[in-house]
Amino acid sequence: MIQPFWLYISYTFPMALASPAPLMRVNGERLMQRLMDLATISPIPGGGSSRLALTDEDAAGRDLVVGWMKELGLEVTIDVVGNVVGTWNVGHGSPVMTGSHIDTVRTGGKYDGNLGVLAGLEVIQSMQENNHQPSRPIAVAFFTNEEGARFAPDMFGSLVYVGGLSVEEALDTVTIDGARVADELERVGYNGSTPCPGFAPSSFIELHIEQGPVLEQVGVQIGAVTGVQGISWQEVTIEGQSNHAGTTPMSMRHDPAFVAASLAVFLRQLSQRFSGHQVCTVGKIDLFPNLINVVPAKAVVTLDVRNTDEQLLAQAESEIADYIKKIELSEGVTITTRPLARFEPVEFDEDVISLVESIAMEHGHTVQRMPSGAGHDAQMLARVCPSAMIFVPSVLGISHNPAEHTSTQDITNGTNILLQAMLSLAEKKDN
Ligand code: HGY
Ligand code: MN
Ligand code: MN
Repeated sequence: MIQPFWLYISYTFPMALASPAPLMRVNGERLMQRLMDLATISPIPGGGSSRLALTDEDAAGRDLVVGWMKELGLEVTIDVVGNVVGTWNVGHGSPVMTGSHIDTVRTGGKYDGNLGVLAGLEVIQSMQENNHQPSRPIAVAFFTNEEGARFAPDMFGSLVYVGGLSVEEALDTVTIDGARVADELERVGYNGSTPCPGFAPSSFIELHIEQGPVLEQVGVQIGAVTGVQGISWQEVTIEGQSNHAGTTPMSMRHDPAFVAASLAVFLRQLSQRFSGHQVCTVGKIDLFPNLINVVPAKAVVTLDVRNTDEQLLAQAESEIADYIKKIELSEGVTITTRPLARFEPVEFDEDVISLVESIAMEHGHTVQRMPSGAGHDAQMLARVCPSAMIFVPSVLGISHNPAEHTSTQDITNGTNILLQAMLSLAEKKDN
């Protein structure tokens, strides 16, 4: 029976015009607003924030983000070292997880870590607003003390989360201001009950600012991060003899300040000799009694040494140890060292890296593979599930500095890629 013409048109017309469903997009302005709101917690001159881990400022930031998680209807868990995971319990199977950290260094910017957590919330909100239910639960985490600035090691919470540091050892850790982590967790109300190690996600992907100059210098919009370089942190205590600055002949001095300065020069020269990815930093020097007319009694120095190559990193550590022995003798001081963090280089999952790359290209962005100079929680999650990261450019390569900046457009680009990557990972079946 031939259909009347109008019925034919009414049936086929929409189909003929129906283009594929428009690509789901995030709301970049809303994300920027949340980033600005979080940045107002413990603001510092220059536009950044100072929220050292497990301080009252950190707790205030945590409370704000937990509130946003609850507004989105996420199930919020707090574990025994204060890691917070918000889970949108849809679908089935183990969740796809994203996230990062919201603790900052003392001269923190608006975006380091915060972007990865708030972009995760934006991804969930965009899915909800598009009435899209992924096949897997979606989780957004912020991990305790990623910075490692108030107490070591860095990536502290995610390391415990994946079982790389025992809960007991973590809780007994002492901060640079002499507090015990367990007491600080209780004091700020984030001594949760969820056990560690936590559940292993089906995959983990983290959006982060590059914090370096590479993407901006080469004019590339997205970094498909291949892994994280090796990190070696140690504290060096140099004990000499306090003496009078005016009466003590130079030949009679045992001066820890001189040894500390010599160490900083040695590290700079070592990084120049090794070149390549070798970086060395003396970030903290404490002198005692720290007075103008006293040859110090003691100096405590931190060494941050990193390289993408494990052999070269080990060689750098050995040359530093030899130098310390030599100067201890020549200056007549006593030097003790204490390891604070040691992580070998980490390679991310090839499939997830390629996913980031292909989505970036589908979105018409320039993209390049690159290692991360900074440590990230993703390097710990990589121990338990396929993990990778998305980088967006840092203006002038500046970070750990209140002037840290990334444009709204770059942030929106990166978050749209995070959205599509999580949509894709959520449809992946278990192996
Ligand atoms: O030290 C780092 O690389 C990171 O900022 N925690
Ligand atoms: Mn970070
Ligand atoms: Mn950082």
